[in-house]
Amino acid sequence: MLTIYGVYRSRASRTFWLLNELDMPHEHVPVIQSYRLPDHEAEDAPFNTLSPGFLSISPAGAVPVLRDGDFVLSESLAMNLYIARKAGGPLAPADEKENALMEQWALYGMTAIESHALAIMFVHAEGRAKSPEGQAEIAAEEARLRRPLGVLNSHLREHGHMVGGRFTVADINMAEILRYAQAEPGLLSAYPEIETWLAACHARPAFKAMWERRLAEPA
Ligand SMILES: N[C@@H](CCC(=O)N[C@@H](CS)C(=O)NCC(=O)O)C(=O)O
Repeated sequence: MLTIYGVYRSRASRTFWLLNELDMPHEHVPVIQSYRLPDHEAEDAPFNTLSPGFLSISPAGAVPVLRDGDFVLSESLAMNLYIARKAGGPLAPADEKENALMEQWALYGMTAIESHALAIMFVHAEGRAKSPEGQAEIAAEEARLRRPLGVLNSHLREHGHMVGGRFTVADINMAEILRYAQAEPGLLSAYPEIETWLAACHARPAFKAMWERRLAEPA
């Protein structure tokens, strides 16, 4: 059975969404980000990303991490591609070409979109979105997102989904990256194909089940 290390309020959310889609049994070991704790070394601190027991599994000190028997894998998008391939079925790549395209989109999402979308989310999370500095930061990140979001919008207009013309793990991976950009109201309305596709992704029962668990976790 797979074991997932992480909390719902982390990039583990994308893995829990996929596991829900697949109805795949798994164990969950909650590991919270060290930076969310006042003192991650305190005696009563919960198991966290800098706990020695976690670092021995994942020296990078970041969640999520997956264990499958003796096999340990980090990097949320790689984990999702592994899980989908292991499960097979419509969410998995049907052949080598689909597999390559799913890897292409995961790498594109992570390198061209995620850091900018996350930066916008953090400006909001830190309560700086209304300050002139915060607004300037958001505008700069929004400008950096313009080309990749344009690419994605055109792709979705033509294909409806990321890969294979059907909902797959590639949609989960990209949707979870784009979710961060939703922190800025109206940002995605310039990209109507993305908005429609993302709303359909978020309407899936497996996403909703993940989201409910996420909201139930302390912020
Ligand atoms: N690229 C990695 C990023 C992992 C990452 O940065 N995870 C954050 C939580 S979403 C974390 O564990 N941070 C721990 C810390 O900074 O203490 C992935 O997608 O898995």
